Amino acid sequence: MGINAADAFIDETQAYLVDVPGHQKYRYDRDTQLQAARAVVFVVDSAAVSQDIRPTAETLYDVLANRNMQTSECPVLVLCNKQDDPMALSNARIKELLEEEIDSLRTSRQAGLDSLRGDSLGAAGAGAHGDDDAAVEEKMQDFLGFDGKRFCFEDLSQPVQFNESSMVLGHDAGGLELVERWIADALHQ
Ligand SMILES: Nc1nc2c(ncn2[C@@H]2O[C@H](COP(=O)(O)OP(=O)(O)OP(=O)(O)O)[C@@H](O)[C@H]2O)c(=O)[nH]1
Ligand SMILES: [Mg+2]
Repeated sequence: MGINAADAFIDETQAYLVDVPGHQKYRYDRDTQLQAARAVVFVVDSAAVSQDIRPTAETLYDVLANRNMQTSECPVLVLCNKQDDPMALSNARIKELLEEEIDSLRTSRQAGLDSLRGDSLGAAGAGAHGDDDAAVEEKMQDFLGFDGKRFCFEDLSQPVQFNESSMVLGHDAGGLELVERWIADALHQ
């Protein structure tokens, strides 16, 4: 496990590809790479995603809430891989599960924010506040979608597309052609 990076030509478009592992210990590296990302392919194990839904949704949440991702409206392709596995869920089902889980994560992150905001207001009354206010402001920008409305990917400012793939079925049958076209299109935007 580690970060791999390489220059590549995709559909005659020059790209610099960076592969970052999904493990939480790479969270800092992932955030650093996202600062300069023009397009993100988020690969999901379709056979394991239902049991790994919480960490998968947390990682995707962090990707979508990343400051550069939001300000540059960086497109995301959620690639539902291992479709050859009999346990694999469809991309439509994975999208539903992730929307449900991000919705519940958003509620718990919001509750944390409310208590932080309460602390900040208390501190303001006591006269010391600047840093707390900035922290609350920053956290508020982490909110995904619309307050009071169930989370769905279509409400985000950046486009999020879901597709299926299988690396063992080979390049064309496995869906890699589509991934390449998606990357090339994203870099031409
Ligand atoms: N059946 C099946 N196995 C796959 C497929 N793609 C990858 N694998 C296998 O899944 C395992 C993990 O693949 P990796 O490419 O290391 O996964 P990764 O996403 O880089 O994992 P991290 O870097 O740990 O986040 C390997 O044993 C692969 O051979 C697929 O489409 N179908
Ligand atoms: Mg890897």
